[in-house]
Amino acid sequence: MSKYRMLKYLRQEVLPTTMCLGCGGGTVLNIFANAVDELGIDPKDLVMVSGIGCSAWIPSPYFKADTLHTTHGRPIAFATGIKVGLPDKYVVVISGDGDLAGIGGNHLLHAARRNIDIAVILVNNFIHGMTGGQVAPTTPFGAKTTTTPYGNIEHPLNISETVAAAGASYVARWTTANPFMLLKSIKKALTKKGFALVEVISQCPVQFGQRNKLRSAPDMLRWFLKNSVPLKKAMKMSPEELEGKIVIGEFIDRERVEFVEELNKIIRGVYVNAD
Ligand SMILES: Cc1ncc(C[n+]2csc(CCOP(=O)(O)OP(=O)(O)O)c2C)c(N)n1
Repeated sequence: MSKYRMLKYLRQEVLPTTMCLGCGGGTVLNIFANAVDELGIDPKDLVMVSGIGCSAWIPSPYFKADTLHTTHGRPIAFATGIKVGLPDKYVVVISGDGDLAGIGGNHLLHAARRNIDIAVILVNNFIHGMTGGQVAPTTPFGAKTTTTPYGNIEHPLNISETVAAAGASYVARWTTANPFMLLKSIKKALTKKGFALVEVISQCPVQFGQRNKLRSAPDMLRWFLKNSVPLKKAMKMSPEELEGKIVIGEFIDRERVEFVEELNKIIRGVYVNAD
């Protein structure tokens, strides 16, 4: 048996990966595989969907399940169709912050509002990584990117708070420096009825770190740990005190009527009435 227990979940013919040295994508892939393993989910029951970007490569082509690598910003739209057509499958989107909260932001909001039973793992590396490190809607204020060489003058979108407010059943945010909490939340997201989002703050030392005095993955992980504030503590802090901090924890965990179940009730009703 291989000493790499999670290898059985990977398409070995496409290894080694295209990820840069120190990329957080490997951590996310590893933890996701552990979540599937611990829940005893048969990968045949999984459909993985991603958009375009480095983070979109985490499920596709590496994870050995049905994977759909879609167009930029559109994985949630594709996932919605899959879940409606195949309601018994676990439908999981793994993609980047630019993909899901930038160009695809509208799909993210409306999937949360509908509360459709999809698990989304949004890998937030604060940047459009694949295309060379351009500013994203998640880039911290003041951070340097290729398109903000003098510092970002825009405020970042708080993805987790926005998705929780839009109506999701489950929302959590962790960093790649919190692997055990991340594992717990991914397991919850996979089993939660309704829309579930796990936002993973992840390191991109190449495109983000190097321009912001965080040259290596350990530098970035130390920075995550130093700047993270647990949600309970954050609730007692002012917006000024929270400026530049990473609030971590579970933002919402609730039961709420789910879209596909409601849709199927209507479809069954229409068929019964038609008989
Ligand atoms: C319609 C369209 N616009 C732009 C692009 C170029 N593009 C490819 S990947 C990408 C950025 C992806 O960023 P993100 O989702 O944050 O993922 P990361 O690479 O940082 O993991 C962009 C803008 C594209 N492929 N399609």
